[in-house]
Amino acid sequence: MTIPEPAQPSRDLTASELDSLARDGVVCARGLLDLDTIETLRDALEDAIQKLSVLSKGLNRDSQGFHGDIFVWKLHDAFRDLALFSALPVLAQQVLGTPTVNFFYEQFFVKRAGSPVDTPWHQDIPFWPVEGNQIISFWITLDPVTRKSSGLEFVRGSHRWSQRYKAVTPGYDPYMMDTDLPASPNFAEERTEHDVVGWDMEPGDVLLFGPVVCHGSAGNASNETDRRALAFRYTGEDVRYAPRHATMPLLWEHGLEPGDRLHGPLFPQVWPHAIESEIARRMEGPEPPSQQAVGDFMQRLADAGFGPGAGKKTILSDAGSDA
Ligand SMILES: O=C(O)CCC(=O)C(=O)O
Repeated sequence: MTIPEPAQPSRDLTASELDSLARDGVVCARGLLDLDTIETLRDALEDAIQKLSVLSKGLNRDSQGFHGDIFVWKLHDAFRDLALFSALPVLAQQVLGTPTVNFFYEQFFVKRAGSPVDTPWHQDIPFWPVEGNQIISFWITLDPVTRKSSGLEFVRGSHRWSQRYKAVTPGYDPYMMDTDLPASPNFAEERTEHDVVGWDMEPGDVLLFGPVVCHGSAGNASNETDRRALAFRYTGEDVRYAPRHATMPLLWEHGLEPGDRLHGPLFPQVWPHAIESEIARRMEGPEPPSQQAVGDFMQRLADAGFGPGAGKKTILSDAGSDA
């Protein structure tokens, strides 16, 4: 099997962008991705929305114009190729500076024009069954975005806080919400006390941010423009598998023990190059999760109040979810 080398970016991240990211926890890199990549993502995303995975259950609020899904790369080849072989691995290495970089996962957040669905303020690390700091997210918009059309906002400098907040998704899915943690303040309502930043963005501009910085977004108040965004996330060598109560489900075999560095078929190395043994199965074709894993996940959803026959828990009815 010939494994493609990661593509070279149309430009490198600048020293000033990397300094801003280290100082503020987030940076908006203008014109980082070429428009061919954006066009490929548009087609791939609309296709993925037509074929949502089992993992989208609980993440979607279709009737309110919100669609989300995760680990789409396991099923859709365009997502796979972007995750593993595009310029993103090279850019991730420029941020992380580690000898190797692994792909963590990707996620999309689509708010159609007029969707009232907000993304509650949160940090990402409490969602994830991992620990470590060397995690970088690339938030890519496929549409022009302003604060009005659900531009993502951040509390500048909050990546230095030791406080951790309960992870809350736009679907308010309780199956990955660690209720031992306190709820995040709504920082959009505390602009005078906190340094809340956001950017008007064009397709090709990319937000880079780390795992702890607080962020959230309002609904899409534009009546004309969809807000289609994707986050691709990569890890460096300090990131370890750390399964915990109520975190993002992993439906594919990964073979990791607690404390292991992320690697293998679910979190493959992508820089300096992919490794055949890790991606061979995926290169043969789409790789759905096993029936057993799907069954266990559906049970987890039902236990949390989702799905056929399950009584919806208060937090869902309060949030108006149609999951
Ligand atoms: O796009 C959004 O509204 C949320 C994005 C987000 O929370 C993330 O990528 O971590």
